[in-house]
Amino acid sequence: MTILAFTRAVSSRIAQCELTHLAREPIDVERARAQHAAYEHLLSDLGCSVQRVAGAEEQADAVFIEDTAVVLPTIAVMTRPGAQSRRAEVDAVAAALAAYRPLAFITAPGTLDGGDVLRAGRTLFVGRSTRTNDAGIAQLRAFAAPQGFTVSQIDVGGALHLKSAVTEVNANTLLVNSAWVDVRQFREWQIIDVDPEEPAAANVLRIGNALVHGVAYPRTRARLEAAGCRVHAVDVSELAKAEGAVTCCSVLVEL
Ligand code: CIR
Repeated sequence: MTILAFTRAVSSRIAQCELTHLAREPIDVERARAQHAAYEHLLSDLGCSVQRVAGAEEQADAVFIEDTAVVLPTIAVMTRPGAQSRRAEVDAVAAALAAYRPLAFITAPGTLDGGDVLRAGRTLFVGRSTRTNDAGIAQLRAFAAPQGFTVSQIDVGGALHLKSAVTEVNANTLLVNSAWVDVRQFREWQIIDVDPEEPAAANVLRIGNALVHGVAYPRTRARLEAAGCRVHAVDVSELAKAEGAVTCCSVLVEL
């Protein structure tokens, strides 16, 4: 199977990004770009074909491409991001994805960020957050149900997106910050909890049997490795100042 990984460049305006939980601090754009390039190289080394979607310079948060699309095996659902400032990001990503999937669109009054959608088997867990509302979830359900997916709503507190709090490690296992999300909702999955000293460590990007994880979380990485996971650590510290993590920086399309 070929995996396309769509990415977007780091805008020189990234320091003007949306922020919800973090205080604004200076972001070194060149350092952010170098970290992002290393992330793209790692995805490439892991077998992905990396394609940058152009035209993101004016859009401060465009590097966090995950929020613009939910790609399923037979359709791509283009989101309507919860932050007004991010809505213009969708058009260029839609144009790129149209070559690979029929497109569906979340429309007003619905809002949905891709960071709130966790695909685990045939379930889509969808976070109800400051970015994703009931109408957005209902629209996603209407698009996904005919494709054989069950949409399960999860309330998110303390984190920006659902995938800040829980991501997929393998077909049977989730990595969770149980302080931010109620693990009883994931009855069918084994749970690995983040180390309590690393609350932001629940975001891993799964590519086949490999996991991409922030280098800032060695204690949680040790838990993953103890469970037999192959973990590739990347430094995304500058992107983290913009509340981004590893899943946010790509949209994966299986061919
Ligand atoms: C935002 O607040 O929208 C961006 N500064 C960060 C988005 C991170 N995206 C993600 O976790 N999927």
